[in-house]
Amino acid sequence: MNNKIGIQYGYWARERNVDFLAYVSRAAKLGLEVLGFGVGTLLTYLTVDQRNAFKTAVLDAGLELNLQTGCRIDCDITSGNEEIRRKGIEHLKQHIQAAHDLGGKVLGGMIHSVWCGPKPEKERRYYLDNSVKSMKEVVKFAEDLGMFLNVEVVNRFENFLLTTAQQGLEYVKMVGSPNLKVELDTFHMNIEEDHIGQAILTVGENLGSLHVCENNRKLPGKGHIPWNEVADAIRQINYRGYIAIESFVTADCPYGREYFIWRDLEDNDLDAAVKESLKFLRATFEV
Ligand SMILES: [Mn+2]
Repeated sequence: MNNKIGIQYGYWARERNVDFLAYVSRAAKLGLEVLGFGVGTLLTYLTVDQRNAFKTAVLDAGLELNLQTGCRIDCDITSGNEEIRRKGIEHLKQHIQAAHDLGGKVLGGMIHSVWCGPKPEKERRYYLDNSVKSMKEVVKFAEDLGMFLNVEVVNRFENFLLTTAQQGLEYVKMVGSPNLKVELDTFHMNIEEDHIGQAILTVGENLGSLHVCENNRKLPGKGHIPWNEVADAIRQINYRGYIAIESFVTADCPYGREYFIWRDLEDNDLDAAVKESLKFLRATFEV
């Protein structure tokens, strides 16, 4: 296997705005190869000069960036309101450009609709068609920059449009671009799929990104996700993308509230716990 293992900075962060450079050296020191951030966060809290310094620090540390973004209610590519839909397309193009400028190669997350948005008023198909029509335009912009997009499939409590691997695959096929793939996440698959390994096999060569964490958002190795089944499946499909830890473990802070963390999920030193989880992942995935 030949996958790079990373982590989303929210594992450590108590709020969105942090000393971003400190996380770069911290991740590299622990032996991680990829670091995840929201593009919007970096655009909001860093100046252009600071973003350039951040990009240099990431390169110098030998890390790669795994960037995420999403639509918002006021810029939503599933909307039947043409003004809002157009704003969504421009928002995504801006974030693709920013991800590219930061040195990232991939942009994933809720790029197909709104994370934790309001419940839909119409049938799913209506929003799906709007989203696919918009994504066809968005992905052309990504193709021209050589960027790869990944649509994340999440559980029913966080989104209605893509909740299963099968739906993620259908979406990607409807858009029909080699630069658009599916992002699967063990936390969400644990809720929605009949069989996690089979879900990964269903997506097959269209899997562009894999988020790993336990059923309760703890670090891999501490819960009941069937890791050998996950590893067997990604081996079978010859998956070469990132294995990105997306654990959130700290309650009583703004970041924890955003991700519905209502109790502390890690008793040990956070860095020591990551080291242990990394060891577990390397052994399980043989990377
Ligand atoms: Mn995820």
